[in-house]
Amino acid sequence: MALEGGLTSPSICIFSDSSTYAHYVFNAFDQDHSGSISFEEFVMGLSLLARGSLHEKLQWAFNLYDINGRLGEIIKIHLV
Ligand SMILES: [Ca+2]
Repeated sequence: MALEGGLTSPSICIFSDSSTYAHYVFNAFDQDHSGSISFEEFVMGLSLLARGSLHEKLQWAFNLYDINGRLGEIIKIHLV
């Protein structure tokens, strides 16, 4: 569904549900999928985002939406 201004509904949905986005960010930091973010995971995540290479930052951003066990792909349902 196209919205005014040319944006499509998936691009809006990415930012409209902050709890879903927070869940994705949490999982990106929780590298061992333990259900909690250790101090080491937190520091490593922040360090990568602040001082990582472009490739590392892009990989982190990709992993943000590569849910369901890190399949190595992003499917449409992950973005809506
Ligand atoms: Ca963890």
